[in-house]
Amino acid sequence: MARFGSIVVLTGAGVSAESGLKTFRASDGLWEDHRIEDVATPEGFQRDPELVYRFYNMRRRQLMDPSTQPNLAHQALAELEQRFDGEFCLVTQNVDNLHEQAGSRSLIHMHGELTKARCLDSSEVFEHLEDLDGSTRCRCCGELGTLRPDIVWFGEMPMQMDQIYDRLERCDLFISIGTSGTVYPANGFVQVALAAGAHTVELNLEPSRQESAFAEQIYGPAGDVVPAFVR
Ligand code: BJW
Repeated sequence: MARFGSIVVLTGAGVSAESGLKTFRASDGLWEDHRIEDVATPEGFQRDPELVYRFYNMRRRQLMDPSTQPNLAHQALAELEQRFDGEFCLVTQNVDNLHEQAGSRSLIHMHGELTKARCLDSSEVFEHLEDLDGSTRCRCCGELGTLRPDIVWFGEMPMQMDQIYDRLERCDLFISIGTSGTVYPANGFVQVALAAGAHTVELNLEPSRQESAFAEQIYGPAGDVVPAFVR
């Protein structure tokens, strides 16, 4: 890694699979019992907020369960950040907090965070570790039913995009880990890194949709291939 000056790492659901959190598009995927448009769109939330609250409460409880812990891939990335001398940025599409639990600090949650809630009136964001529903009173306005999960749903703008593109445009190593490459705009990051002249690497269980864009591909479980690649 010493030959690189600026690294951007993109992670997806595959990096947390070995921690027991389901990926989205696997056959046993998270969406199995729910239609995406019911639980992960602003329209779904308007139609049936209680269903969406229940869905995210279930996932928040799973994340808070003591058995859900960072795995070897999360740990290897945190160690890489600590020992790397140059610029380092970890962009995750995941809404869990396993990267920060492992010790990652230069971290962007582009699709939001399960442990936060946002006021629909003021847009203020709060840490929220408990269940959320229509009878939760908002801390900023004191109203009932104004809080939503602080998650980026389909059709909404992902977070901190200016900062992400800024880092991509000057990186010389781009590593994509555990993502199927199906969701825009994260699936286009490899092209931005390539245009910046970066070396591009895919670490995944299987070839993603963007596979051919990467200069180097290594396939296997993240808990094996990530530590082996970054150490
Ligand atoms: C392992 C492993 C192991 C397994 N080790 N690997 C047509 C109609 C409507 C909209 C669109 C459209 N075409 C495009 C759009 C835009 C849309 C989009 O991309 N849709 C596609 C589905 C078609 N995108 C958006 O709407 C985004 N916003 C947007 O575009 O705004 C406009 C804009 C943006 C920027 C600039 C200007 C304008 C918002 C996207 C929001 C995504 N939200 C979700 C759900 C919310 C979060 C949550 O509840 O958790 O985010 S969707 C879901 O997919 C989640 C994920 O973060 C995201 C990516 O999934 P990921 O991480 O890739 O997971 P999987 O399951 O797909 O893949 C896992 C991979 O791991 C697999 O490859 C496995 O093999 C591998 N794996 N085990 C290593 N052990």
